[in-house]
Parts: sequence; C-alpha cells; structure tokens
Amino acid sequence: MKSSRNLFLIITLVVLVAYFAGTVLADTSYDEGTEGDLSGNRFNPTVIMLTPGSNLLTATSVTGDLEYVTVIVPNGLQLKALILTSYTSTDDRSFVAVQSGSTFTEPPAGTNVSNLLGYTHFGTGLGQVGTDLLDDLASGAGAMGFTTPLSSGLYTFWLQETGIETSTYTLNFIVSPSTTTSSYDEGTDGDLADDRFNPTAVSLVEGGNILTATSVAGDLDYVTVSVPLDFQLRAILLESYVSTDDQAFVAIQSGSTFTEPATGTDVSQLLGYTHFGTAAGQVGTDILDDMGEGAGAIGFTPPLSSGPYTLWLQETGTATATYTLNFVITRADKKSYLPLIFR
Ligand SMILES: [Ca+2]
Ligand SMILES: [Ca+2]
Ligand SMILES: [Ca+2]
Repeated sequence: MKSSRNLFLIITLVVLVAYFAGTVLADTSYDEGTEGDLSGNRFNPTVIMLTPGSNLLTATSVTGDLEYVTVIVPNGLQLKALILTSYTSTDDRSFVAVQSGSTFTEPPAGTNVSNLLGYTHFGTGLGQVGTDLLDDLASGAGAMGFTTPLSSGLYTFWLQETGIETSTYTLNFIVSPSTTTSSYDEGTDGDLADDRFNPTAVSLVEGGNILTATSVAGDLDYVTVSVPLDFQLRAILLESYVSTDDQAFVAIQSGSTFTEPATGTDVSQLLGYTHFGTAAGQVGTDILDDMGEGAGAIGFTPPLSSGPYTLWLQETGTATATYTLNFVITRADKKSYLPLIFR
C-alpha cells in the first residue's frame, strides 16, 4: 500500500512539474504586482536579500514613479549578472543606475553621473531582452565604472521610466559563489556508487563545489557530501542539464548512507526530494529549496547545517542525462555571512 501511495505522490509531482513547464522558477522574487510598489525614497529603498541562483524583480514604472532597491550580496557570494528577462512597453527603453551602499545619494534631477558606480538604458530598443545588463551598467560613460562580477556588499539601484508610457520588466539578479572548486566529475573520477550503503564520499569546502554526473535507466548514483563544521549548505545550483529527457530525480537524507531503496521508497523517510532538469526551468537556479518542499517528505528550509548528507541521484528514463550541480557552502554564523553593516 505504502509504495503505491508513494508512487502516486511521485506521479503527482511529475504532473505538477509538467504543468509548470515553461515558467521560470526563482529562488527569491519580488513582484510589484503582488508585493507593492518599490520605494520611491532614495534614502530608504526597498531591501532585497539575494540568495545563490536566480532572484527575480518585476517592476512597473511610468513618469513620476521612482524605484529604489537595495540588494544585499552576502559574503562568499557575488552578483554575477543582471539579466533582462522581459520588457513590455510602447516606450522601448527605461533607465537604471547603481551605487554602492544602502542609499542612493544622487537625486533624479541634477544627477552627478561621476558619483554613480554605473548606469545604462535598457529595453527592447537596445535589443537587450535575454541579455546581461551588468556589463552595460559597468560601462556607463562618465560613471565610476566597475568590473563584473560585483563582490559581496550592498548595492542600491535606481530604476526609472521617464516617458509617459508604462513599462513592465523583469530583472534576474544572478548570484554565484565567489570561489569554486571542482569536487567530482564522473567523466574523470568514475561512476558514482550504485550501493546506497557505501556511497561515494565528497567533502565540501567554502564556496562552490562542482559535481558532474551522467545517469541513465539502471545507473543509480549515491553520493555523501560532508558540510564542514561552522559552515552551511546554502544551495545546490543546477549549473547545466543536458538530456532529451527533460527531468531527472534527486533525493536527500541526513547521514552517510541512503536508507530507503530505489523501488518501494518510503517518501516520509526522506529529508527531501525533487525532479530537476529543463522541464521546470531550473537551470541556473537552486534545487535545494525545491528538495525541501518535496511532498510527503520530512522537509526543510535551506540552509542545511554541518554534517553528512547522502543524495540519491537517478535518471529513470532511457535517455542519458548529464548534469552539473554546484553545492554552495557558506559560513554558518550570521556575522560572517552578512555584509559588515549588519554585524
Ligand atoms: Ca513601480
Ligand atoms: Ca552515474
Ligand atoms: Ca552509478
């Protein structure tokens, strides 16, 4: 009875994932449509704490509507890109500028450009939809300029549509670990263990830890990752996913073995699980939070504290799937994680 119910859960999940195919998942998001207009006060901007992976900001602006938003890039992380995901307006461009810090010191009229870290126009008129705006911001003429990525700290953005046409756009703040280590690659290090009682051991270090694996029907992959003392597993970014099957499966348990079998799995014994792949637009996003929401499992909200965790990775279909996961390890105490201003 139990296994058939669990199979039903997994089938339900597959259907749900398929239903949401095409939507872009975000690890954090702010949408003016549901969460209210972004602050118009440059001395008291709306604050958004960025997390590793994808952070969506959707805003609507028109003449007179100023938007100020401060993003926090925690220690150990960096702002890698600012993708213009979508832009809808009869005016083909809006404006964005950025300064370091938690306020925007320059006024919207009589702005001294030399006090800006950077600025750019953005929109359909400049063919930027789907592209990175961070490098455009970095090269704003007369501004201080910067090199990408932007390191940990606070940055305040001033967004504005100066025209009388309403513009609605979505920006994706892409956050990655500031250092990255190659941890395991099946291509060179060999197939991950098929024996759930004797998984392949991978130790994790501060920053990003890259694991690349290939799976197909019949190839079970079990890996035990150890989160060091005083550190946390903050995210597992799906860096890439290549397969004609648009999703594979991953589950996680605490400890250094995987107690549940691959068939007749009792989902309630799992810490979490999720499907992952291109089906639900997860490439570039964190899948650890998706695992924490696996229906019927124990469940968790990232980060996960120090200790061993065992992952069961599997591609159940006949199509080979190759994927790269990035385990993001950050310091556990808040003082070491958040920028100086919060200590
Ligand atoms: Ca607005
Ligand atoms: Ca494998
Ligand atoms: Ca294997």
